[in-house]
Amino acid sequence: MRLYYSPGSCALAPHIVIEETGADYEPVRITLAKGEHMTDAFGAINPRRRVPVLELDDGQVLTETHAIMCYLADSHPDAKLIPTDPLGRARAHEWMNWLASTVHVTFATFFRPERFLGEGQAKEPMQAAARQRYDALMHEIDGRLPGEGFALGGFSVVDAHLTVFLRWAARMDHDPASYPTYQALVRRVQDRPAAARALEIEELPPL
Ligand SMILES: N[C@@H](CCC(=O)N[C@@H](CS)C(=O)NCC(=O)O)C(=O)O
Repeated sequence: MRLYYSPGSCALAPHIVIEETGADYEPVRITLAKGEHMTDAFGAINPRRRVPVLELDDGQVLTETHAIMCYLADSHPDAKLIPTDPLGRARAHEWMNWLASTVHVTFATFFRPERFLGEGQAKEPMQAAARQRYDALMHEIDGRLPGEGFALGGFSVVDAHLTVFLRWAARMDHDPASYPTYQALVRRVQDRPAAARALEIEELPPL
């Protein structure tokens, strides 16, 4: 398998998960800041020009953080990365769907406002609103997380996904320490050898 990632992007979540599985894979760096997602070669792999992308050994391509993490967890059941009981699984999807559709999109309205605005519309009001909304979402997460363990009890794909969004706090001019329960959970994730390896490969310091 190949995992296409950009350092510190949402691809960090499946990067942590693939390391947790112990699977053989090749990490392929596509640095968004250098425009490497705009090459013809990457466009042929993912015409949406987004990371993460998981390329399977038979050449099939899977996109979307949530889907990639579920695939990795389900194809490595011994790693126990997603609950198997119906309610536990639904809770995992509940978290990841909300993170992708609400928290990630709030970040995108700050960093890619032009994608959400009509021609000539000012981006600053939308960015200011996104910054405030991000802070409210971080507080909401902080209030929902347990003081020990992980989001669903034991470590799961949800914790890998959560790790990404707190790491973006500084880019939104917010201090991760303002969300102490969330920060403590991310630190527990980062203390795991799999996350430490993913951070090392992406050349990122722990939060
Ligand atoms: N819904 C997708 C979003 C993927 C996405 O937007 N990835 C960002 C990095 S965090 C990206 O590739 N951005 C490139 C761009 O927006 O041009 C997912 O959850 O995987």
